[in-house]
Amino acid sequence: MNTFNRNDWSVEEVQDIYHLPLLELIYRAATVHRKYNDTAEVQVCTLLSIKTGGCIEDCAYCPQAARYNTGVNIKALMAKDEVLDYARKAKEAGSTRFCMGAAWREVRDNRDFDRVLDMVKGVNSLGMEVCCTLGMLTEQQAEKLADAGLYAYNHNLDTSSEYYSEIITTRTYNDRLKTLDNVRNAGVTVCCGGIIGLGETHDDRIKMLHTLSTMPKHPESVPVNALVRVKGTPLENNPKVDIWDMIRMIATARILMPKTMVRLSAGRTEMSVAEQALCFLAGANSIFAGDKLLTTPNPSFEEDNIMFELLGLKAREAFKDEKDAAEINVS
Ligand code: SAM
Ligand code: DTB
Ligand code: SF4
Repeated sequence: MNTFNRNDWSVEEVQDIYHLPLLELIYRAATVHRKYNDTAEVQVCTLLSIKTGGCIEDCAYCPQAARYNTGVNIKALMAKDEVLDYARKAKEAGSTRFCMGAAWREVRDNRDFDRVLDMVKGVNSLGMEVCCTLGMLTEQQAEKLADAGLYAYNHNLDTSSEYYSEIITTRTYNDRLKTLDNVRNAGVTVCCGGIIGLGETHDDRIKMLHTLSTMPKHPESVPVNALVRVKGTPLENNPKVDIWDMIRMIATARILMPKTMVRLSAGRTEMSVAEQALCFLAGANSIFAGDKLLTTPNPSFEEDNIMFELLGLKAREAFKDEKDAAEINVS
């Protein structure tokens, strides 16, 4: 097994890393990051909600669940051309990955899915890495997405298997794992992470990181989201996520999965540039850019450009792994 894809971590080992004294943890994570990645490079992804709100699931954090009164406007599936306009603008602003999100429990084999397949083809032809997050998928649906040129599929575990039913009752952890298998088997890269601030314990976070880092192959991206507390959701009054907890999660993920893109995801509007700098030092090398996540605010491209300039960071080019692999094969 490659040292960068070690997947026999024990829960105790993950625990020991997670609970290291903070500066020691950051130092070790920064060392791993330096060894395996170009630390100046950050992947810049843009999100677009292509179908918004009205979701039948009961995820306690989510502003798009129909059962909570969050003021999110329900919007049917967007037209392909409108989506491609957004993708072009994101590309012009420096984004290399475009992620389309739908407030669906699962994909159905209908005209909406055919339209999403067309969107995937269109974004792919712009030279961007295309990602989707559409809920549960069957094997056949994952294959259709792969054939359309899908590069990554986002499907988060969100928390530990033990805490899952406190947050979501309308599906199971195993449902999530099954979709992730289908994605992997279709040859699409896996984007899978979680949220902190749901009321989980440190052990729940450790167990989630353990599940992710002991998959047969590490997910290519692991988004670490800080809960965005949305009024009307059951978690609206949860305490704000402690930045040190975010850093601990990112650093542990970096040590466990050295080559994975660890994404500093939701929650950046509540973080200072200095706090985000610590996250990059601790191994984060991907962000969502653009002034909106799916339904909630995010720093603007301009703010992030200023931060990148200040910290000496640059946007990672699209399909870099494939280009590097092709160069190795030629030489
Ligand atoms: N419906 C699909 C699903 O659940 O897989 C795709 C869209 S869903 C909004 C994608 C992810 O966004 C969720 O798995 C969750 O991790 C994240 N998310 C949703 N609401 C959030 C919030 N308020 N704060 C942080 N992350 C959130
Ligand atoms: C992920 O891990 N975080 C993104 C993306 N994957 C789909 C979503 C964050 C959503 C935050 C709440 C909202 O904007 O609706
Ligand atoms: Fe629906 Fe996804 Fe939100 Fe859950 S996280 S309510 S499945 S949109």
